[in-house]
Amino acid sequence: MKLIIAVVQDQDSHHLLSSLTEHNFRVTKLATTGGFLRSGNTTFMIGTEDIRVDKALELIKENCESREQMVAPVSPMGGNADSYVPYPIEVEVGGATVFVVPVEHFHQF
Ligand code: 2BA
Repeated sequence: MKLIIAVVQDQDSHHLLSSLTEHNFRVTKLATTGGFLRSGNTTFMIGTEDIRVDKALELIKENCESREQMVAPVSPMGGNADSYVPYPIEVEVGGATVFVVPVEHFHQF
């Protein structure tokens, strides 16, 4: 068994959730925050049999697109000057950042 952890953009989360559940994947959806942009994103936890991992990855690819996003300058006042960016920059976010990890035990009590 594997646990797929997929960080996706909020805009893609509705379609991805529908698609995964239509294909009988069991999914937990978490509201998360990206460390760099400090804006909301969505993380899916999908526990599935090894044989179904490729299908889940295919659905994630189909439903998540990459987008350009502007990062506004963040004042270093009261914060860490190391992360100060003095001018807006454009970053490409997503489609999805995916980790596939082995599950040692799976229990439902
Ligand atoms: P954020 O950390 O908010 O990052 C958003 C986007 O900003 C990233 O898109 C990347 O294009 C850019 N970025 C991140 N850190 C950067 C840096 N130090 N310098 C310049 N640009 C930087 P993605 O790579 O597609 O990541 C989207 C979201 O996926 C991330 O949101 C984070 O929540 C998650 N993520 C990405 N890589 C991760 C990792 N190795 N571990 C945990 N979460 C990760």
